[in-house]
Amino acid sequence: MNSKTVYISLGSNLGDRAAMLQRAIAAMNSTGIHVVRQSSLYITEPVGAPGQAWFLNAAVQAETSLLPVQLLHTLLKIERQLGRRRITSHGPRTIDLDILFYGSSVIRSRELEVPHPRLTERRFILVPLAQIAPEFRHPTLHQSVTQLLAETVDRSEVRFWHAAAET
Ligand code: PH2
Ligand code: MG
Ligand code: MG
Repeated sequence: MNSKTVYISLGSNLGDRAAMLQRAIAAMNSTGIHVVRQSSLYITEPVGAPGQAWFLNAAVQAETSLLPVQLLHTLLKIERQLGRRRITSHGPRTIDLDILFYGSSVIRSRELEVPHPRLTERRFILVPLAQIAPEFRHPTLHQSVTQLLAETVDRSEVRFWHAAAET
């Protein structure tokens, strides 16, 4: 009822990264964030966090009737349940769940900024997002995700991740 289409970025660079992403998706599905599309998993070079482990990143499309701040609080709660401790603001994390788009809403509050303010500078967000929502248009930049990816200045590495390659 009155549900919105939202896009969420998932990232992990600590612990069993693939399991963390899967557990986060399961937790979203049981808390009113109904995941309808899921990207592949990507192994990504850390951006703005030198010396850290590489991340696994993914993006999902979900339907939710939660309001933006309710959605934010639900995601933060899932992060805590999955063992995230915020010691330093850019430290390694078991799980990071960021709201990328909330329908075509534009929210600029102290607590929450949507669209995600740094998504145009992050291939680890744009590559998974382009896989599931290539035509989605950024509500203020008026460009599709495919166009944003083609024009980003970020050159960091983002590759498909295969579980077998890491055992
Ligand atoms: N998240 C950050 C900072 N840097 N780099 C990669 N590759 N993936 C991330 O999810 C990531 C990052 C802050 O949230
Ligand atoms: Mg983040
Ligand atoms: Mg975050």
